[in-house]
Amino acid sequence: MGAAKVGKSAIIHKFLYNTFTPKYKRTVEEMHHGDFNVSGIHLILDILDTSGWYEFPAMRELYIKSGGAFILVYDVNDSNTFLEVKALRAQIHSTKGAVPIVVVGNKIDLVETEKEVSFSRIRLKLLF
Ligand SMILES: Nc1nc2c(ncn2[C@@H]2O[C@H](COP(=O)(O)OP(=O)(O)OP(=O)(O)O)[C@@H](O)[C@H]2O)c(=O)[nH]1
Ligand SMILES: [Mg+2]
Repeated sequence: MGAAKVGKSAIIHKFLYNTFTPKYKRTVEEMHHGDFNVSGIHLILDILDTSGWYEFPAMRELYIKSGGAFILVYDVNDSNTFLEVKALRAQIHSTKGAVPIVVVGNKIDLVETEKEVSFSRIRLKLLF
């Protein structure tokens, strides 16, 4: 989950299919499945790619209720998207209690100065 255009779909496509396209296409809602073998255990992951645009409060609540683990994505070049992640994390904690959450700072290739990178690292530390 995360704000629009932060790269949620790009991360899923890279992870599952090892592909990346610079072309942007808004997600409405997309379910992906991944088959993994972890130490001899067959694991099937259902990965729901959510939309940063069409989300409304009831839908967001439903996603949170149905999820077992969450990846929250922000764009390191846009601090508003980090605030969105903070709000999402708080909502997940109050709805589900202690569930696994991974926060991802994306688009680090677009960071112009080292200063901005360390700034985003400080923000990330505050979150945990
Ligand atoms: N340079 C750069 N571009 C990226 C990166 N990740 C994603 N993009 C681009 O950013 C745009 C948005 O990526 P998406 O994965 O579609 O973003 P999204 O969060 O799924 O957006 P919504 O589905 O609308 O919520 C696309 O043009 C991607 O190619 C990255 O790490 N670096
Ligand atoms: Mg998307």
